[in-house]
Amino acid sequence: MTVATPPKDLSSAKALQNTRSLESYWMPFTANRQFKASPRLLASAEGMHYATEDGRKVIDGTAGLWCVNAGHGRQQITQAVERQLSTLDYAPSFQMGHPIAFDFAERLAEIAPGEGAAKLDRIFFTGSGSESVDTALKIAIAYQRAIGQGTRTRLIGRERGYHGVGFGGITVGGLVNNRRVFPLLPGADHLRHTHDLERNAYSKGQPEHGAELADDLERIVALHGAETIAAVIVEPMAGSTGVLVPPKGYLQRLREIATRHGILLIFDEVITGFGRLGTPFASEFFGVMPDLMTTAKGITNGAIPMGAVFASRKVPDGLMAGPEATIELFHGYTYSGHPVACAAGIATLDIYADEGLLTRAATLAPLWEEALHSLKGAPHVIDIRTIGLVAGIELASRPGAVGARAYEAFVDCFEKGLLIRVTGDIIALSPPLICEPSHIDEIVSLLRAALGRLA
Ligand code: PXG
Ligand code: PLP
Repeated sequence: MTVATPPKDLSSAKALQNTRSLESYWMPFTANRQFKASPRLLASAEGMHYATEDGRKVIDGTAGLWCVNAGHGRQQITQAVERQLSTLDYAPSFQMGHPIAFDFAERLAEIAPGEGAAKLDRIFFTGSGSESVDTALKIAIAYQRAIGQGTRTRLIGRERGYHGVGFGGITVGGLVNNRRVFPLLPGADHLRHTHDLERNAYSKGQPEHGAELADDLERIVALHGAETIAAVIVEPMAGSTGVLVPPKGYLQRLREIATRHGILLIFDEVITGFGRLGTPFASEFFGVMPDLMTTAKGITNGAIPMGAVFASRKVPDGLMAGPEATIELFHGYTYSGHPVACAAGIATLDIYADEGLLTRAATLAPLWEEALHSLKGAPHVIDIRTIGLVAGIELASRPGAVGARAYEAFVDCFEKGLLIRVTGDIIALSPPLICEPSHIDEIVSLLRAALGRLA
């Protein structure tokens, strides 16, 4: 007989948690003192569920942080990682190569969005979403210079955008708390965000109103001159700032204006990439192709850190105009194309293909939409928006305490066995794409109960 898991002696597990020191680990994006006074630790995970140290099951309503698309504990990924670690643990990628990075890039190119020369099938590896964003912004500026457009150095983002935490990413990002303390890259500007509760509350899929907000790019061009602008970056659907779905026609209009003015369009698909909306990439869902696409998270099912920038061929081709011995892009990371991450990535793509996960959200979306919108009328709810396997539930803020209500819902849900994400007073849900209808019911009923308890 084999014992797969250690026996769950609840009292000793509890004791372990109580005696462990939490002092040294400086946690990211966390109120460290508050957390350590009342910690929430996840000790293991399998399928749709986490387990806490004391053996309590918590259903994963957020695919970790939007990354565990194929669910937890996938043995195929574990085995691929083990095999790769014992074959080639690490190899340099500057002026050197190793086979699996090329193999993984080919696999990604196969599923890359776009057709013909516009296909985004040139892959630059990074270690995270933030690195992908800073990489894409640098590629855009370098490309413009290489094609004789060296005055184009300005980067345009959007209010309420999240593009990670590098200096480039916070410059184009639109979250004041992430920006206000830090100096930013010069010359950047922002489109207005598209969130419009008055006109679009309780939208299912893309909201009706707001395509004209894309004309902000025209305004910015008129203000700064197109010849100063390298690229505009947006999340096709803004995830981490509260699930802001683009209005019908908005992305088409943005594409059209960017093209007219020689501005590269970058879609940040760190969240939307790898099936979140029911197509492999959001560009396919919305029918709009960018010039560059940033990805991370679902690229390895969250198992090993990795990111990738997908570029249409014109971008590297433009950069490779010099003599053959010239390095066309002075950029790269120690861990670009890390062999273990590539192994995890290939195994992840195999699972996505075998289980149809890159389009599964499209099958689940009608059920998901109906289940989530049934929360309309629950206490404090002022909007519900759904797209693919994503939902945003916006709560009325308490006067003078923005975010307090959603945070309490988050803590309460966790204690009752549901992991959600909150930003301000918006609850975001994005379960693993392996989710079954019964899981959707469980998530919604736990959330409904939590909303009912909320002051
Ligand atoms: N771009 C987008 C669109 C993202 O959502 C990043 C870049 C940065 O990726 P890294 O791997 O550097 O974190 C992200 C990350 C949340 C949440 O609560 C969202 C993210 C990260 C952590 C929390 O919604 N998105
Ligand atoms: N800092 C120092 C001193 C380094 O030598 C390097 C890489 O060689 C870096 C930072 C960048 O690290 P990474 O390539 O992992 O982003």
